[in-house]
Amino acid sequence: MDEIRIENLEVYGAHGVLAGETRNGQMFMINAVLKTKLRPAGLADDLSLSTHYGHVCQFMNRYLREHTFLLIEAAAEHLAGEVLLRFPLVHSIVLELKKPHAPIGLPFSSVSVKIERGWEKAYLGIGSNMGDKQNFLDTAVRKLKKNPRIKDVRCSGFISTAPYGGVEQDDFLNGAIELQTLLPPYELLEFLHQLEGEAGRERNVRWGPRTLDLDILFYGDLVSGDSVLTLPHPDMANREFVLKPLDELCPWQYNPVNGKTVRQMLRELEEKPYIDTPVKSSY
Ligand code: A4P
Ligand code: MG
Repeated sequence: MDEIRIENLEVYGAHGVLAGETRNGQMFMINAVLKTKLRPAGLADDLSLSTHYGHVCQFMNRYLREHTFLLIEAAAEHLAGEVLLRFPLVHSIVLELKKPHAPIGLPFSSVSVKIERGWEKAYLGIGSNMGDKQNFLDTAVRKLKKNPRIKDVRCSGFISTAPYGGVEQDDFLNGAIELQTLLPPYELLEFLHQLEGEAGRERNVRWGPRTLDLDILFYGDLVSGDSVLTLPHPDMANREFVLKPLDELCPWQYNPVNGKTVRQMLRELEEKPYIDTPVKSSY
């Protein structure tokens, strides 16, 4: 992706662990790489199609003056997040915050932290088979849209599906959701668990009835074998109730673990003879 680069921007702030640092403040320096698409502005020669680097510099200066952090880690973390929220064309930022006058008591030129943060595309599976199913799904989608660290939410149609997994229970209403998020994978999962909790979800029977189930199907192209968060969702290739709505949103999405697209997995599943129990255990 193209870049706007800001080098050695001098700002003033009162960040530090020592009392003198928060009382008197000191100079900090910022290096920032804003990853964004520059071709539209480049072709049209139009600033409104790009991100005004002057505004970004003024914003970072103001933000670090108006807020106080003990750690440069915290200052950088919050600043990066705020830049991403305020400047919508910036897809990600590499931010280095330097503290050339840190109280180290030895000669040095600078100490710094450098982080990279950005928007990531994720796909979710959503389902309910208790109570007012449609309302549980609609409410969850509304709450996802309300989270400032989630944007561009796109939802498939909801379909009624027979229960999968061998537990006798009511039919499900299922769908899939596409979104962009600033939340790292485990924080996104935590937020989904919060929404499930708010819907009164109780975890009694594995694969049993639930008011709301939210699974992460894909998080960018991340592959994870961790049982707390397995990515891509390990059982998707066996689940029509996942693949059908997903196919509506992203038929060409590639599963790096089995090397198949969503459309391919769906077609192969549709051609398989009907099997009532899961072929592969989940997680
Ligand atoms: N976990 C690991 N990876 C993920 C991931 N990618 N997304 C962990 C979400 N969670 C993930 O899930 C158990 C644990 O899996 C979580 O604590 C998380 O850390 P859970 O939601 O607490 O329990 P569960 O839902 O009963 O088990 P599981 O294995 O997640 O079940 P699924 O896969 O959600 O399937 N039939 C139809 N027709 N439609 C359905 O929606 N859903 C299920 C549940 C069964 N049959 C269904 C449907
Ligand atoms: Mg689940």
